[in-house]
Amino acid sequence: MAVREIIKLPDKRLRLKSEPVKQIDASIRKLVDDMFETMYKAPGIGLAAIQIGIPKRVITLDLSKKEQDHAPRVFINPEITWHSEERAKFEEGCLSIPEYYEEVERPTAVKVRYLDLAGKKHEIDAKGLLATCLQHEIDHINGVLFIDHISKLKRDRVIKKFVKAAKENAAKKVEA
Ligand code: GNR
Ligand code: NI
Repeated sequence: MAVREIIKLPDKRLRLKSEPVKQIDASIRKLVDDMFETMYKAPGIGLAAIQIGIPKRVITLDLSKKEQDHAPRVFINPEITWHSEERAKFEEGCLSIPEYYEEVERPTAVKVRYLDLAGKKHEIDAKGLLATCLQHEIDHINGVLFIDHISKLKRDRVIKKFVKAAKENAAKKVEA
């Protein structure tokens, strides 16, 4: 297992559309292990493979509050097969956009079809935090970020801030 670097805005890889997993082999199991280790260390409640630079349709999730009741879940090739008409606002954050939080409006409930690590098909009904998180992560594997769901004014402001931070960081690396 290894903690991998989480890529941040404005890294262009965050805009890639991730590829479906064709075969769940040792490399996918290793990817999932690394994703859990990276997600728990961050700490975060969800992670998409592209956030560690791997454009595959793999998501890890753990919504448990306490460390002792870990509830790791893996979603491979997830698809939203239904969403509610009802929508609600929920404050979201993203490990690829650190320390920025904003309310996002999304459907309150979704049905998601996916494969588990054994390749078994599932379809689940999700609402509340699980529904929000699954939509946030499925957005990631389609190259979509939560800031795409907020006003253009707020989005442009946060992108500008991260572009500036990235430039300052690059300049520091040249000096060093
Ligand atoms: O850790 C995370 N918390 C969170 C809170 C509200 C809505 C979505 C999330 S997902 C986020 C981790 C992350 O960036 N996953 O892509
Ligand atoms: Ni995210």
